[in-house]
Amino acid sequence: MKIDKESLRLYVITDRTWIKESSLEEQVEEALKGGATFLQLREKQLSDDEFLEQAKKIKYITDKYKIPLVINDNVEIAIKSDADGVHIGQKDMNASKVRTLIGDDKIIGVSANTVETAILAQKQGADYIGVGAAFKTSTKKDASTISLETIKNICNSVDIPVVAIGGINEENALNLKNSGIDGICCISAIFSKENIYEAAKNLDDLSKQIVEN
Ligand code: TZP
Ligand code: MG
Repeated sequence: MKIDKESLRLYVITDRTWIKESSLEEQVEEALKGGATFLQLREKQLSDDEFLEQAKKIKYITDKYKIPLVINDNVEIAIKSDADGVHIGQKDMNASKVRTLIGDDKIIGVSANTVETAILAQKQGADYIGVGAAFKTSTKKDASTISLETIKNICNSVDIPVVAIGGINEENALNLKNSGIDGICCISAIFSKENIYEAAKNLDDLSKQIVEN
């Protein structure tokens, strides 16, 4: 099986907003040491050449820790960097088209915030769904919050694993217990922190409590 749902338990997405003296690679390594189980490289500003270079560097680290790496939005970079897959949103290319380009062995993740779009993504060949925003977030300006009820309904409507995203932090994560999700997905709760290793470790513990039953 190309995706094992346990690998989605603590899903971390990169963000260079908080890079100071350390590099993105160093920050990612801290998150993986702390317990991140899955990584998405998300770049909104880099040129294609820079994105590919960055993807190759991050792939080297995720391989070292045996953690799956997916690339946000960009199928070509995912293929060229030999990442494990790609994550797409509702405004990107649809999953069936991505599947024809990327092949059967790679992971496709799709963002969905309704039951209908989640079911459609599954039909089109998605391997997992990202649902949110679970809580208020300032990381993605156009993300609107969905209810816990909708998150539960999405989990009940698809057979593929579901991760929740958006505003998840150490204070609110446990509210997602018993919602049916297979993992939590975090950006600022990890990368905005002075001690990334510690932040990942705390969220690793919480994620175990959330997905345990
Ligand atoms: N998609 C929905 S919310 C979000 C994305 C990429 C941002 C999540 O960031 P944070 O900092 O964990 O709220
Ligand atoms: Mg996108």
